[in-house]
Amino acid sequence: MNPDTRAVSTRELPAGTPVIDADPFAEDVLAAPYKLHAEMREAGPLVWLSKYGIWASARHRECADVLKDYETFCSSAGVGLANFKTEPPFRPPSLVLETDPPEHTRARTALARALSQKAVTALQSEFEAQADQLIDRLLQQRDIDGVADIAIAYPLKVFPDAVGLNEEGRENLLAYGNLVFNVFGPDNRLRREALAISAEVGEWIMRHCERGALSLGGIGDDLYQAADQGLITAEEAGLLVRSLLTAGIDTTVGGIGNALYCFAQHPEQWDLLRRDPGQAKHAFEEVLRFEAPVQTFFRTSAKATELAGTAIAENEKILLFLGAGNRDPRRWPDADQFDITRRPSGHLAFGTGIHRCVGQRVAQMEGEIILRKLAERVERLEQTGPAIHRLNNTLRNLDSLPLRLHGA
Ligand code: OVV
Repeated sequence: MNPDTRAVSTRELPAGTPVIDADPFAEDVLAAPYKLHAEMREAGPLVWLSKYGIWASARHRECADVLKDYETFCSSAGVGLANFKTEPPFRPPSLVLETDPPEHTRARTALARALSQKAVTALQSEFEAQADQLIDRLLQQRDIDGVADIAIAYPLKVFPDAVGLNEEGRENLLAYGNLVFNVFGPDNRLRREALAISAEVGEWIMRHCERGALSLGGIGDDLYQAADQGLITAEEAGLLVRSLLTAGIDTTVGGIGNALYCFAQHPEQWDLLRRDPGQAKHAFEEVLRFEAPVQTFFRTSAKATELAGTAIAENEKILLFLGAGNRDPRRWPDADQFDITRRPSGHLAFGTGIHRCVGQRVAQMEGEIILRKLAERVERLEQTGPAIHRLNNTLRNLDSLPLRLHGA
């Protein structure tokens, strides 16, 4: 912990501030986070995490309010626990995740163009063909691992193909995403082990962000074309390809894995989806609400402010529990129920405000296609062994989910 953080942690808190001593990044909490989430949510709209000397919110309203107020709660000091004003970032900051307007706006515009509705629609038939092929194979196999064989296999095929990467070494993409999301957390075992491999994996990633590594006509090439047109520089295009490769794999692996987990655990919900596979898009949003792949992000106060009646000083970290906000009973009735017939819109799994996930349409299309095609062809997802979570300081992801597929 750096000296600044310590000074903050021992300062006098406003009277009545709820203090939480538990560590939300402890491994037993990461494995089963929802009990602590409920405690923090019920303690108040804003709580103080004594272990880290930071603010946190586990409620839907305050999480959304902070995300929308990007001028007060900035991203340029980093969206993990580390404050870039006092600790150098472990890699050159993301041009889009870890910036504020006006710098953010230009990078975001280039990415939004590369990931537009039109660009994503052009990918649909290939994404569908790949899902069909995969499911053909898996129905032959019957006994599968839902994580390795679907949640990893599908995104790791279709998304890097769409970006324009060749097939070699794609396991590095999983390792890199996993490590970046661990580094957002505190100095614990998960973060230290991530940093230990960051030089080697980071070098592989940077080589694959170069223009020469990307096929013509892909999303990566599109960013370099934005550079040709003068919207961004070629160096910036490379860093934005890095953003695609960081944020685009582990997150969708998590979304699809969590979807299989939800439906394996709630067979009556699978029966509902089977009756109307056209509900797959909607059902995937309920999965994202209920088991958000990205559980947390931080912001930093750019000036002294007030939130839910509590004074926050300048340059303080605030940890937003998006996955807990998604289960806030103030926002959804029976929020701890997985129910594909509810209205999950407004969930925070993609964030909200100017930093809302720029690739969300691609993620939604991957989730929709795989769920729709499975619902059309698989009568029952039988879980044949324990679901094992892969602990990560930010992500809620499975490592393993043994399944038997019963063909329709
Ligand atoms: C949303 C997100 C997560 C992680 C990394 C990045 C973005 C990035 O821009 O590198």
